[in-house]
Amino acid sequence: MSYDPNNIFAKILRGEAPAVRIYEDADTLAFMDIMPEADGHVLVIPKEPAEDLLALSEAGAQAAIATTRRLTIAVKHAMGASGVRVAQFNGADVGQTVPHCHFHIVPHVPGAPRRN
Ligand code: DGP
Repeated sequence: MSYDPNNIFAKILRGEAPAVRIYEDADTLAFMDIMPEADGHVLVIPKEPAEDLLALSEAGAQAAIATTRRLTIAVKHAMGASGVRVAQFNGADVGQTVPHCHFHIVPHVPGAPRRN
């Protein structure tokens, strides 16, 4: 699969589509998921144009995972979560719907509703 520069996360990266951005550095961007599985559901993406983790460079993976780790700590604290699920899908056959590598950070707050 080749990278599609018109996927929605590429448009968010270029500022062509809106997003609730919560963190950005030279290599990564994080924003709120528009279809959250729970309140506080965050997505982390590398800026490198890679459709999934397999296509991402070693340096891109290190940056994305470092940001995911930092924001997992922040989301857990901010949401008062008892645990946090970090998920990442590679390929439509396993549920990837947006073809730009991304990490889901989904906090679990006891008693809070699931959103979808
Ligand atoms: P996945 O199934 O792993 O490819 O997850 C893609 C996620 O992206 C899904 O939870 C919904 C989210 N999403 C799709 N379109 C948009 C969008 O336009 N804005 C934001 N913030 N999130 C989106």
